[in-house]
Amino acid sequence: DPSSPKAPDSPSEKCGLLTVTKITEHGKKVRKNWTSSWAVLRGSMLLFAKGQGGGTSWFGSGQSKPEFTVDLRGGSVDWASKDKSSKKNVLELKTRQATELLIQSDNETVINDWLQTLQETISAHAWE
Ligand code: I3S
Repeated sequence: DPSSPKAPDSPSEKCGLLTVTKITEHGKKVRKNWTSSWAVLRGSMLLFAKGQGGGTSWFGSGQSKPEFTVDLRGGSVDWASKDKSSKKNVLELKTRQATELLIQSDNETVINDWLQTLQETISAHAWE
C-alpha cells in the first residue's frame, strides 16, 4: 500500500528472540556459550534477557534483570565471517568497549531486519 506510513529509519524499540553468544569481552576472548535470548533494543542500548520457553519472557515477569546490555554507540555490526561460526545467518556485533557478540537466527528475514536496524541505530548515534 503506497499510502501506508514509511517505517522510521531508526526504530527506538525492537525486540525478538535471537541466539546469542559473546566471543570477546573487553578485548579478551571468551568461550562461546550460545543461548536463546530475548533481545530488546531501546535507543542505543541493546538488552538481552535469557529466553524461557520461547518469546514470551519479559523483564519483571519472574526474571527481572537483563542478562547483559550493550551500548551500540561507536560499535559496528556486519555479517560474521565463516570462520566465526558454522551456523547460518550470523551477525558479528563489536562494541566500543571491545566486546564482541555473535547474533544468530535461523530465520533470514529476522536476521536481515536486525542487521538493518542495528546498522541504522549505530549510524543514528554516531556522534554521541
Ligand atoms: O568456535 P567454536 O569453538 O567452534 O565454537 C563451538 C563451541 O563453542 C561449541 O561448544 P564446546 O566449546 O563445548 O565444544 C558449541 O557447541 C558450538 O556451537 C560452537 O560452534 P558454532 O559453529 O556453532 O558457533
